Amino acid sequence: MTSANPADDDDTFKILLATDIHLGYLEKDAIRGEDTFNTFNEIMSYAKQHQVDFVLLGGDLFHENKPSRKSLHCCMETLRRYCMGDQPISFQILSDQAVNFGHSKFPWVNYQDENLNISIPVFSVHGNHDDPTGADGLCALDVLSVAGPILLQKGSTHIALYGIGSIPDERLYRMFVGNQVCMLRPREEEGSWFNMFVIHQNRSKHGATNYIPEQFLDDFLDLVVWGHEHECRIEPERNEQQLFYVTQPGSSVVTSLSPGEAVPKHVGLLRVLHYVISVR
Ligand SMILES: [Mn+2]
Repeated sequence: MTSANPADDDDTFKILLATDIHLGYLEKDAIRGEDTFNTFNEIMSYAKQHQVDFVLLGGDLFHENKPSRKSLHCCMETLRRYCMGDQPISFQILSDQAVNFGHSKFPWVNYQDENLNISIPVFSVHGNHDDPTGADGLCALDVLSVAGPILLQKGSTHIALYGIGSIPDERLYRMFVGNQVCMLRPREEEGSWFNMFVIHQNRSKHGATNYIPEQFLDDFLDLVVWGHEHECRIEPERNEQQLFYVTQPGSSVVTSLSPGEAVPKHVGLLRVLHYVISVR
């Protein structure tokens, strides 16, 4: 399928944004049991149809920490159907993958693995439903402060992709207040990067310190992709204090009876074409 959109060029990243797919939610329900699987399938079919460069997920791909065999199977089936193939990857990773993915047994992006034929990579942080348990929670944060962003390049556009896996809100709140969260920026041409941050925490205030105020996030960011909140607010909202935008895709299926879940569900198609105007 050829894409006719003139906005799709060799310098423009095209990214599918989705979050909180909660695979396996109500999977034993006679009526809604297939919903999460069908929805994930639909989302990934958009990725293929629109020939995106990659898919970016904001956490909670699975509903359970230990997904059922069926959930895992459906997930892999869908990934295999839509993410594998001969379509070449048209962007590069500039950051040190051994650092970015040092926690993995295969510390490099899977699409560079000669035994795998990946056409649409998927990047994600973990959510609170699919978090690494126990002491590993710390690692997620360590990765952020030690590893820095994943640096991507397509043509003339550069993206610095930051992410932090879900950790308890109060704890992260304290860490921000104590200046313990540090976001490393690439040394080279600081201003040439489009800075994206993926977070999976409470955005709305559930208690004094039971959420993460947007103001805590660094103001060098350009776009924040906010997971965990299930209401779909996909249209980027500008934070006038920090001068970044926040997009909140919301969960792809309804998992609770609340007003926020009653609004229509969407995933996002993000194009990033980053011009740098250098003033000298
Ligand atoms: Mn969540």
